[in-house]
Amino acid sequence: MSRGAFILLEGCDRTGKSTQAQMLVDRLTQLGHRAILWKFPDRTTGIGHMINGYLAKHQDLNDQAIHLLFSANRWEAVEQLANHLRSGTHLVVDRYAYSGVAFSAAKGLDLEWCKQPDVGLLKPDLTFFLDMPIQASMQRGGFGEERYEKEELQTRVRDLFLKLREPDWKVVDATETIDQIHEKLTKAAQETIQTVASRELQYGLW
Ligand code: NYM
Ligand code: MG
Repeated sequence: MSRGAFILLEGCDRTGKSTQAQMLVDRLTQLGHRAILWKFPDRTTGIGHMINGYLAKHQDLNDQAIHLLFSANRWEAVEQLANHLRSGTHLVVDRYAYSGVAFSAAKGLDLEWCKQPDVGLLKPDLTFFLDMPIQASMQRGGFGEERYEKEELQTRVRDLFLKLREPDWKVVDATETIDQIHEKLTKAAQETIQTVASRELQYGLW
C-alpha cells in the first residue's frame, strides 16, 4: 500500500497558510485522495490549552517553557501523524517545528538550543514557505490580537525562516491571488504524493 505525503505550510502570521491548507485538503479530497488538515499548535489538547492561554495573554510563561510546550505539542501528535501517513492519508500541516524555532529565536533564544527539542520528529516530504513583506501582511485583517503579532518581531521571524530554509523548500509569493497560489500548491503536492508513495516514513528532523 502507498503511504501518505506529509505536506507542510510555513510562514509568518497572516500569509494565508490556513486558507491554503484547507483548500489543498479539499482539492486533494475531490481528486479522490484521503487528506486531512493538522494545525500546530493543536490547541485542543491539554498542552494546547496552555499554549492558547499564553498566546491569548491570559498566562505568562518564560520563553524556554513555552518553547518546550510547543515542541511537546508536536511530540504528543507524532504517533497519530505517522499512523495516518502509513494508512495512506495525506497530511496537510499548518505550521511545524520551523515556526517553533523561528518564533522563539526571534525573541532572543539561541537558535541551536531551539532546534534541540524537535530533533528526531517526522520530517515533512514537501514544505511550502508562504512569503510576503511584513508590512503587507500586517494590513490583513485580525492582526495584533495575539502575542507575537507585531511588526518588529514578525520581521525577525521572517529572517529566521529564511535562515532555516532547506534547499528543497518551495518559496511561494504569498501576495499572489488565492487561486494562483492554490494551483501551485496543488501541482507540487500531486508530484510529491507520487514520489513518496513507496518510500519509508522520514524521521530525523532536522
Ligand atoms: N508558534 C507556533 C510558535 O511560537 N511556536 C510554534 O511551535 C508554533 C507551531 O504560535 N504566531 C506561534 C506562531 C503564531 C502562534 O499560531 C499561533 P497560529 O497558526 O496563528 O494559530
Ligand atoms: Mg495566528
